[in-house]
Amino acid sequence: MSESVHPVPTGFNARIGPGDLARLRAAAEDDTDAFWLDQARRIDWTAPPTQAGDWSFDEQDFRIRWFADGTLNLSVNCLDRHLAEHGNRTALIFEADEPGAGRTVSYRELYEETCRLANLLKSRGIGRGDRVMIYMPMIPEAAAAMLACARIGAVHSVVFGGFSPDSVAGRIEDCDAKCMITADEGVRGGKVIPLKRNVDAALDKRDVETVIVVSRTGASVPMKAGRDVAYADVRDSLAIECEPEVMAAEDPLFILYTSGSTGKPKGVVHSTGGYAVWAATTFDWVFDYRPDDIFWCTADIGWITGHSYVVYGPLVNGATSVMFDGVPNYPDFGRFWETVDRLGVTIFYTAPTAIRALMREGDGPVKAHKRTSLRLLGTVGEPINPEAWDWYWRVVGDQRCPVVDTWWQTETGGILISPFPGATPLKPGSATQPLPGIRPLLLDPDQQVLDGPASGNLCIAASWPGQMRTVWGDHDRFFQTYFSTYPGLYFTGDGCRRDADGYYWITGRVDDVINVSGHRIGTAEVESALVAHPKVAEAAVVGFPHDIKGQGIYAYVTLNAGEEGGDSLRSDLVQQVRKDIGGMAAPEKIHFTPSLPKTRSGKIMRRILRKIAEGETEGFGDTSTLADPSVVDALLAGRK
Ligand code: 6R9
Repeated sequence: MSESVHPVPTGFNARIGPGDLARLRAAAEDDTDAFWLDQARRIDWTAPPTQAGDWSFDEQDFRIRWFADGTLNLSVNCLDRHLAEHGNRTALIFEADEPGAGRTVSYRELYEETCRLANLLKSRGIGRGDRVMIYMPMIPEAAAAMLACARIGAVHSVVFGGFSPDSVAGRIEDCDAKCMITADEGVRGGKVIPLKRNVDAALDKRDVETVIVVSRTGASVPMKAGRDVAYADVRDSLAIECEPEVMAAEDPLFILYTSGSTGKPKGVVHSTGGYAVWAATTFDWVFDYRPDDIFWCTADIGWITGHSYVVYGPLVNGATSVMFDGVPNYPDFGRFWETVDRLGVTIFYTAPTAIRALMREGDGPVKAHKRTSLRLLGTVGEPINPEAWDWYWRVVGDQRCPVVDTWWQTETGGILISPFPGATPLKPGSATQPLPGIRPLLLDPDQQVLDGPASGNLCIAASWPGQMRTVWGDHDRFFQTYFSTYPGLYFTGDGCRRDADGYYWITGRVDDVINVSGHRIGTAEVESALVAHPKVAEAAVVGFPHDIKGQGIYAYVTLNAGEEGGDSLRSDLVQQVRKDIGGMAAPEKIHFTPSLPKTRSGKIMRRILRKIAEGETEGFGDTSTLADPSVVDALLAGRK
């Protein structure tokens, strides 16, 4: 085999070594329920569960429940239970856009801020089961807002600050939110983001009863009497204690919208108990957490990675978590490493797209900083190419820090396939092996399970505590999307290869989801934004390989009769997508074409569009079912 294998670095003194990992795997096999109940002991329950998983992926008695007779409050697990012994320990290090302009927040301070916000929510009539949207920068109040919802039993739904007002309105409508928590403005890469203005534009379409506005820049923003509350005006009058609601394990904790292959984004619903156990367990296992670690996950809380590994996983474990409100290239390309040195970061977790963007700038900005505090590196969000892995390992980690390539999804709540840094030999580009208790399977399109080394579609055969429970408001869509393709199995939407050592190599999405810089973009969403333009008749969107972003968006557009495509229409269309979805969904390439390759039954042959977008000029396979095979030549002639 030509691929390199990296043993656990000799200096890496892991808590969980190969023997421990083998014992964990054996325990998960031997008595699965006892194993999961054991992991559940990481959580302080008001009533400890006596049952582990109660689930079936079969259509007749489809159900997913974990620890169902347990009760708990997750904010208590993240805050209260740490106070007696380490109330003064730093919970969050807020690292602002401007280097050094942040501050630290102790567990006690975060507890008090959470209680204040919880009391404010309650005073506005928000309680158990109500939905609260959060549209905020990466400031400590954003974590407190999530925890405040958890404290009173409200269901939070965080929307990434990069989404447009139209997207925000769509989500408010879908989950029927009562309240919005936002900030006056955000600041990223030196640029101001008008958060409250975006919220107002969204609320023009779909209003809520209460808007809480946290001050970030102090800008004066319009406030609507009766609806909007300036947090700074009421903060000091709010009590710093708030009785936590006792929640059932299966009560929803949050909704997080994510793109799929069809239709509008889905509201992925996570439970309280199972999610808490999974975030806590995976954080501990994969990041080899120790009490003196400074953990930095660079993800935004608008994504699942921010939920599980900026907020819940670290805080349940009593860790110190960095909340980064900046970007990797501001004020310069050394930002990550300058910050690592200044804060003494020991564990660093980021996305391959960021690594590739930094790698392009050469070793200089990395070498300009010491990075001696680092002991472990991680990646998430998309496949990492071996060159980028090697650079991360060699240049950033000085061949001293294991690199954990962690595969998971919004739907999985936490990591499912990943090395244990102290136990798993690494292969650059492979997420290595499933965590204990996780049962991946590879299947071919004919429903056959593939054994040994093979390539196929990645499914998971058994539930795990962090699995999503439903699609908000559409349980049938949940079943159809994930459990109908391969009956009895959870289908991930990813393709995957397993090698002779049983290592998993994720090859990317096999459905109509494009992964742009680790952001999931549904082709159907971009297409519907494009056809909303009055000049557009039809659109088909595919991904193409992109050096930095992993994938870029390539849009084929046919115009209404008499319309002319050109650069000004191109920028109008990009604008349209920005408005409907957000900047990250903007097509990189727009290819005007008189027609799209369709079968006689009218289905667009995306396979061909993908090949052309990839720059291929031949090898389109069987095109005999095309209604008009000459379309292919026309497309090739008009390629961008
Ligand atoms: C956590 C997160 C999920 C999709 C997933 C897959 C891709 C994530 C990966 C990876 C290869 C990894 N993905 N981690 N592909 N190697 N280590 O990213 O959730 O935003 O829902 O995306 O991302 O395609 O299906 P989400």
